[in-house]
Amino acid sequence: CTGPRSSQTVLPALFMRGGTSRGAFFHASDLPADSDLRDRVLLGVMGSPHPLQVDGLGGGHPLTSKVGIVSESDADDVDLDFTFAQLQPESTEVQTRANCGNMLAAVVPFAVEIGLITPVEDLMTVTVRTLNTGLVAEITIRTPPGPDGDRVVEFEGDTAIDGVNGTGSPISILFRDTAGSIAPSLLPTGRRRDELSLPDGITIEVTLIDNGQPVVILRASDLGLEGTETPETLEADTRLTSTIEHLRLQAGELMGLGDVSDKSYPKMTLVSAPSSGAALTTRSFIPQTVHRSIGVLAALTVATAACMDDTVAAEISQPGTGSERTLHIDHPSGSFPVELRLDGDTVTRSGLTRTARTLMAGSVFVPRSVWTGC
Ligand code: NQM
Repeated sequence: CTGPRSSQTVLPALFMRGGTSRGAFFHASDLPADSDLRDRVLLGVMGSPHPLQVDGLGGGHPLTSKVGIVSESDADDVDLDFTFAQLQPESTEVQTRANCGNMLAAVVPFAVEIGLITPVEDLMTVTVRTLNTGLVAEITIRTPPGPDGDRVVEFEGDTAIDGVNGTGSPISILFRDTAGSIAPSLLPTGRRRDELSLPDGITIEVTLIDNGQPVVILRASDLGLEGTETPETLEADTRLTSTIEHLRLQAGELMGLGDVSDKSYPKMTLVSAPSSGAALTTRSFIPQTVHRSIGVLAALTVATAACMDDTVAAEISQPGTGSERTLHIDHPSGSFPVELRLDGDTVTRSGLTRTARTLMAGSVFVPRSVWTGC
């Protein structure tokens, strides 16, 4: 064990907000290479399992119980590798299978902050690969000269994203090929609509789709909902949450994801008619709690479905027209603009804007008891 406190291991970390998520960021070399030990360390860092994560950095919600692990990449045409780890307040699961587009927004700022990459111009574009699924993103941040002349990450700016207070400097994320991130393909069943059974045996139509995030798209009305309920109202309805879980387990098998009972995917997204000017209204179960807005890649996946004829999303959405369009995906705290380039109804490129911010830099202390060998 290293560091000044004899009973704890000390790890260098930044605490960051990425989009509407928050978590600890590490350079990969500062964490154990062994994944079991790494996961135990991450549980210790975040204070899981505990509903408030009171003995760690987690914020008592899946959106504030995340970890980013970054390193230089040895892949051709990729600058940085990023592993996203989803922890839960009340379980010992550490999942590294699904992507998180929100935490992805903080990767390049993190890499500049710790000196992993050095900006040379006012705008810096970096290619990042997620080791979760192999997804590649081109991320552009602002890096003006700082007070001593060296370029620094610009965090301040006029860009507001719904679900985060205040404004920040825009971080643009461009994706090219997102189809089938964990599921075998964009439409893993080969169909645009499938049927799932409710607990009483009645079937409902859904769209099973993965354009960066595996998502089950359901009509809110099929579950007796308006689709504009608050997350708190939806979470308090235990009959609804058990129905959603019942449907999710069926969808997991159909999507080729196997038994998803202890997985954070597929996300269950209820859709309903949009507000004026928007494409669609959503409420996303991620999967047991309800997202206070919507995940980045979940929004992209829902927007993709809205543009595809015959999906459950298409019939109630206002997806607009043209080969380049912006769809506003409504969610509980506002709306999420997703830019799509289409060839027919195939998405060939997508773009999103996020903000991020370094909240704290320093050392995180992990009890020695979680660290085998110390
Ligand atoms: O879908 C949470 C979030 C996410 C995931 C979730 C995300 C994405 O942080 O890209 O960002 O849906 O579990 O918003």
